[in-house]
Amino acid sequence: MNNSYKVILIGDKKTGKTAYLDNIRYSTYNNEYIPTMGVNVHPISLNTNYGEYIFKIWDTAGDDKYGGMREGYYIEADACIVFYTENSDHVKTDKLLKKFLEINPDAEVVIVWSKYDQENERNYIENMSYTPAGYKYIRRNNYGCFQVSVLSRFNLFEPEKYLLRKLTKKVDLYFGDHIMSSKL
Ligand SMILES: Nc1nc2c(ncn2[C@@H]2O[C@H](COP(=O)(O)OP(=O)(O)OP(=O)(O)O)[C@@H](O)[C@H]2O)c(=O)[nH]1
Ligand SMILES: [Mg+2]
Repeated sequence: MNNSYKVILIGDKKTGKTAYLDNIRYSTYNNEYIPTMGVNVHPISLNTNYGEYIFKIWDTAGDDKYGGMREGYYIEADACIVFYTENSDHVKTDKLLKKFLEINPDAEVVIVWSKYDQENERNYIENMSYTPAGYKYIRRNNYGCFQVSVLSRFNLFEPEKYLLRKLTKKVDLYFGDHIMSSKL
């Protein structure tokens, strides 16, 4: 059984990709912004009712200055989590996703609107959701889509669960206790 998947975090700078991964791994939250240089790779363990799965998470740099090999990191990925915030560069992020899908046409995609603890972020999505066009826009082609907060841990594991259900084709997969292990 293949129980290991390569998952890329994509998004503009300061959208919370590294904060998200750190919180999953260590339950920590750091207010300070330290830009990612190139990429950092960390495996995480997901404990489910179907046993253990591993996501090898590739946390890429959003800042073009530190992009490193960029598309080189996307090769042979199984899935990506695409991070947006109200003020991030959506056009640029859409282009990154397009590039990702050119390289991995069959990969699974999930959209994250991060920093849900902030009122402006919540209002932004709520206003967008009023119109069908706005709704389509925030969901980007009907991919899975979640509002997430690292700070309050709101919906933290929903993107993982969504992706894992798609990748394993097990619609009733759920997480047990001790979802993550940072032992890896
Ligand atoms: N309020 C709030 N702030 C957050 C949240 N997640 C991240 N941040 C803050 O957003 C800033 C950027 O977070 P990072 O995780 O470093 O952003 P990044 O997407 O990895 O940035 P790059 O590595 O440059 O691509 C930091 O100051 C974090 O503390 C959140 O859920 N809520
Ligand atoms: Mg980062």
